[in-house]
Amino acid sequence: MEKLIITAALTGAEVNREVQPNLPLTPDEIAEAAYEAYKAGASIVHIHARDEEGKPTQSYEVYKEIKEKVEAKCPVIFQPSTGGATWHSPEERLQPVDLQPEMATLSCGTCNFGSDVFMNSQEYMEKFAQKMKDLGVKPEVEVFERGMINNALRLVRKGFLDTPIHFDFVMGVPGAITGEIRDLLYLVESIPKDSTWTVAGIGRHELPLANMAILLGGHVRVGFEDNIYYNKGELAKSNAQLVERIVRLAKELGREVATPDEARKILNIK
Ligand code: KMH
Ligand code: ZN
Repeated sequence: MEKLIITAALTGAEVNREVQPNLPLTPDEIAEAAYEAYKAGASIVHIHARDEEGKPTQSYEVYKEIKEKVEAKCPVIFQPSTGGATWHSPEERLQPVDLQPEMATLSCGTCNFGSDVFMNSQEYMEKFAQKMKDLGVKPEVEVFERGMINNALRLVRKGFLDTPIHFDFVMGVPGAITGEIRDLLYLVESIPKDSTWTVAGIGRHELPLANMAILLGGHVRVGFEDNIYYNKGELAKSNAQLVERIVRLAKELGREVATPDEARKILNIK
């Protein structure tokens, strides 16, 4: 089995300090959280930027500042979000790709997202994928529903997306696929055999799905974007604390943890 790639999703667009007082918001805080997560065992950091008021922003300048600060601290793979918040325009969402990061997310379909709708039309999926291809950015295909795998495969057929695909199954968002283990198995069985995949379980789904991914040969995403708790009713102290637990579980289950360079090889990042 390949070594385990752990992604730390540090901030997200939906969480705030009222529910998680340790949420990193400023570029300095995000860079420090990235460094702590890297030291704990993360090889990728998934980034959402915030403006000076703590509101989600897809500003090129803010992502640039975060990227430079993260890179000054550690060699972790920098993966900005192109999902942003549900109310960001596609043009806003695409801005961080201009930084030519090693990776960026590519959401492959529309779904309900809590009380909002997360819009990803065919036209914009193609635009996002083409831009990533032109700039040599490895997409992480975000899958919130089974049909989104088909959308990604259509992008491959139309020449917008290269194989092997790296998928992120985001499971347990209210309005989209559940975080049940049978749904994870269904998704894993539905992707091309040469793909790689990671799972981001939302809330209470994080830990069981992470364990399944370790056992099945997938990879794991944890962090405040997906889950603010360490245990039921007990807030996590940091993103790094959530990463540390995955490292311990992987060791117990006989799976070694990948360094950023090992993750680059596994994901075919040049
Ligand atoms: N915040 C969600 C609406 C991504 O980062 O690419 C979209 C999201 C996906 O988080
Ligand atoms: Zn995200």
